Amino acid sequence: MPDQSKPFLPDHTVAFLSDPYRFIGERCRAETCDVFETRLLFKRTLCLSGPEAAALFYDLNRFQRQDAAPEPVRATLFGKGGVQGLDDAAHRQRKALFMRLTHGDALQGLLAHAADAWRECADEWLVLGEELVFYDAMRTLLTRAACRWAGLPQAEGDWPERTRQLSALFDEAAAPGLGHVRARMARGEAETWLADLIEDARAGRTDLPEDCATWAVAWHRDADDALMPPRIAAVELLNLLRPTVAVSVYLVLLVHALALHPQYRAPLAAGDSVLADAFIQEVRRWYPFFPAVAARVRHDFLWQGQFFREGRRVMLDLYGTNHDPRSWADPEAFLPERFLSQTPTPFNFIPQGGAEAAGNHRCPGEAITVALMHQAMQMLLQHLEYEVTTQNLALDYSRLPALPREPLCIRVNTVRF
Ligand code: MYR
Repeated sequence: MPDQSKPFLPDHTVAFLSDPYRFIGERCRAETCDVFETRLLFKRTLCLSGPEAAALFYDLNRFQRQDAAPEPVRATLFGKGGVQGLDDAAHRQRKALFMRLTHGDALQGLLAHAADAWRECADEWLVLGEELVFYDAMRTLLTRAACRWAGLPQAEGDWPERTRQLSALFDEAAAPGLGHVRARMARGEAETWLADLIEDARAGRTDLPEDCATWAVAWHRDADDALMPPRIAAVELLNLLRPTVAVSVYLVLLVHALALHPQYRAPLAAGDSVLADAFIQEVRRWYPFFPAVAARVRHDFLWQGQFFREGRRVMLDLYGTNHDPRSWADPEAFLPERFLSQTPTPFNFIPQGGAEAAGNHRCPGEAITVALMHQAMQMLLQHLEYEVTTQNLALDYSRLPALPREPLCIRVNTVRF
């Protein structure tokens, strides 16, 4: 098979990190292609964008996930040995655990804890009477909800420390210098905390409730029928806690969208649930959240004239695919109504990955994300009166995760429960 890879390829890590959400999509559009080869973190990488490329990327016969994510991502955001790096039967069995813990009763349980945390926090905000940095407030709120839901008794009363630890895993993973070091340290601390707890649970040294997530992770059996080593179980528990706290990013973006598009507030406050759904999906389509996901080529093949060599890293552009004009009319406009007339496909609307979750690598936490966004919208528009006090709402697209350049602050004037 012809390998037309260029013998010399310059490294584009700096260009990628200076605009991580638009790097792939802009080059694909400029060159009218769905794939190009570059070098990122010193490794040859095939970058893919668009719905056809997404359908290719989720073909499990062509790509695998083992060792696909770059080491700095595994050492901070994902952890090592977790579900993101598994393939085939091992992946399906581990994924089943995540599907159980992110849907049905487990999801309802998390929402109930989040509702309690909203009530507690809203009272505290009112007493405080000060401007709130909304991102900080949401990370604290979701840390409380996630830790209580997981049945983590030690977290109670230790919210600033647990919030810092869980937030560092996603908020500082891509930070330069010391920030990235803090993310690595936070991962080490958090894994030690939870691996000890898993060992205690297995040895009967805790009084964890048997229906909590920590219990389910502790006693989950892999495809080989073995319990996970405690450190891997801790990685998986963090794969439930961390993304739940990371929904705080979407909650900031939700408030941002409500501030920039105030015409939707009245119908949403009146409880128009169809519009609420469309608004939330448009927030997830329009705003940057997770820039790209990685895989590795299983066997040599050609696609759209590009040679995919076995073992090569491939990155699929999530943000650019959600803004692809072949799928979305006027993609840069924020138009919730588009979701009233257009049904997205598993490959053109991929804010948290494409394909489907149970048998493929789409994020299993999408239902949690959407449900927590609905709940936040209801809390903000029906139970609180607040004003956004930040003047400059410009987004910083060079930050990972992207957020407003100036912290988005609100003042809560009234709370009604
Ligand atoms: C999750 O916790 O899985 C979701 C986090 C979403 C936002 C995080 C985006 C940051 C990507 C970090 C890349 C790290 C590069 C070294």
